[in-house]
Amino acid sequence: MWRRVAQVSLVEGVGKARARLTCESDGFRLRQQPSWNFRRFQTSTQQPYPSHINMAPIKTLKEIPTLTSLYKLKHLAPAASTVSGASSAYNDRICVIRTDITKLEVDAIVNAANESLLGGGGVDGAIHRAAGRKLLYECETLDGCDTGDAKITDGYELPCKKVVHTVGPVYWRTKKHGQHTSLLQSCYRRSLDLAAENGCKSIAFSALSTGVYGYPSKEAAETAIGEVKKWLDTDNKADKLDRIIFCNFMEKDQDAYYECLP
Ligand code: AR6
Repeated sequence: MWRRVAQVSLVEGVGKARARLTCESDGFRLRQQPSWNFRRFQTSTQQPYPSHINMAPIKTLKEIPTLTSLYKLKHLAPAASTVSGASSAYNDRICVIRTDITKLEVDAIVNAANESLLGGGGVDGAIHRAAGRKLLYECETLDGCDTGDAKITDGYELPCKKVVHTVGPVYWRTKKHGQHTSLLQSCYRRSLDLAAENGCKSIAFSALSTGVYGYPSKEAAETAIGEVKKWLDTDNKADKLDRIIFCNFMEKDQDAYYECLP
């Protein structure tokens, strides 16, 4: 389906700063407290990120290149050999991009949330900050979310219409019971189902569980790609979504996608 791609970095240079900030917030989270409590942030003068990180321009769907267009532009290079079962059937629907997911003007973005759905660090914190207080109010009505499941809200001040909140597995905890893969697969499947049921035609995934939840990037990318392909192959579901975007922030996650796309 998808071929190895050459690296196209859209936020070169900011990844390390974000990584450091993510780790700091994650340390806080591991002590069972949301690191960037939304309300706390609202009343604080402290800026969560250096200002240049928030300066990525909003990207419309037209500006997010599909694998097909990246091949045409020679930004992508076909792999030397294709993996068994690979096909180009979905190259018009699949995108891999490295940018701030809160700047994507798509129908739905997928948040890597925690079971409380009340905000946290990493991409969760970024989404809540960009969406504004009303997102938290709606999340408070949802009664949390189980790991592997997903819930949907409006996007409020975000450029996207909807936010799908899914709770990925904590890698080291779920791996002990052999549940990590099936739970991560479930996050992708439930998010795709919810987006399609709510009339979304485009969806952008953050790299679920690869931050504070500790999932190794390559294993996560393999699971994500495999589950999305399986979903598209099932019962004509491919017609329900025009674009599925893997939105990475860290170079390591982007590299993993490039390595795993056959
Ligand atoms: N845009 C796109 N991706 C981002 C952004 C952004 N603005 N910020 C971070 N990432 P994490 P998890 C990437 O830790 O591992 C939260 O506190 C980041 O580089 O956000 O599923 C929740 O409340 C990484 O690749 O989510 C939970 O408690 C990816 O997003 C917990 O973290 C996911 O990293 C969930 O942990």
